[in-house]
Amino acid sequence: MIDTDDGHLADLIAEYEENGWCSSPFRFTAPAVNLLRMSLDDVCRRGGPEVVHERGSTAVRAVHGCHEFDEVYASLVRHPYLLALAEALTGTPVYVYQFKVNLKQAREGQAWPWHQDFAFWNAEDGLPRPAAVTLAVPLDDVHESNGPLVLVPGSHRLGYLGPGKVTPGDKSDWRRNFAADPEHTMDPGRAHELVGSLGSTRATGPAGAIQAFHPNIVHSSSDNASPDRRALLMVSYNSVDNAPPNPTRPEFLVGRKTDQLKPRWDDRFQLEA
Ligand SMILES: O=C(O)CCC(=O)C(=O)O
Repeated sequence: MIDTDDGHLADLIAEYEENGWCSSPFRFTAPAVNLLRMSLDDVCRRGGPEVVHERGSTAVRAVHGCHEFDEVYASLVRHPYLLALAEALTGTPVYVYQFKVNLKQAREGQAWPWHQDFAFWNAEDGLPRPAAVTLAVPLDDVHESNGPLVLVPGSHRLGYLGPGKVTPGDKSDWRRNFAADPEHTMDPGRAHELVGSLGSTRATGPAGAIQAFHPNIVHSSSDNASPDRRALLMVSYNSVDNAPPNPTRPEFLVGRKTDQLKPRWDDRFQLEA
């Protein structure tokens, strides 16, 4: 078990507040990552509306809401360390608002344009505030060439950056928002200006790493032209007092169980430094 009273969470909170993202000094062990990968294979084989394909291809782009039907993922979202980290970064009790794995298949995985997650969540679901955090666990090693997330550190402090004004209820077909040309994206020129002034960071790292992203951080990722898949598991935890009042997107995109999630230890999910 990881000691969460050793001060490292305070360091992560400071880094997250400054940059809008942080990377934990701990990661899941290789057997834990293998288990998560096996579940990903099962979910992709199972199919269903939760599975989204790349445009014009049979390659799976993303799977959603799997923590509701896959016992491995159900256990992962309750991991005591993930919950402690999400609660430390939001400062409140949390529940699972959204769960997904973006697969970025080798040579086929398509880009994600510049955006802020809160722009989607506010428009599509009426999420009141950016009082949430996304914890990401790469299921493959992420390197410069397989489409890592590119982040603009500090951009989360600028609030919503447009274009236009996002209005809660400004909904679109949810499928569109999981293809490579979603609604609610940022003007690329504005994003490049921000990169010029604030810089950018690539979230590379080994499979099993644990990274946290603020809902307002500006980010994108490129096509994956490399021979290596880049599957990224993401759990978006939301504060229990920030649940959208009347969500209409399917439950596999917007969690309806908004009570505080209770931690549950599972021996299969060991961490290492
Ligand atoms: O998987 C990626 O590369 C980008 C994911 C992303 O930005 C998102 O799902 O909001």
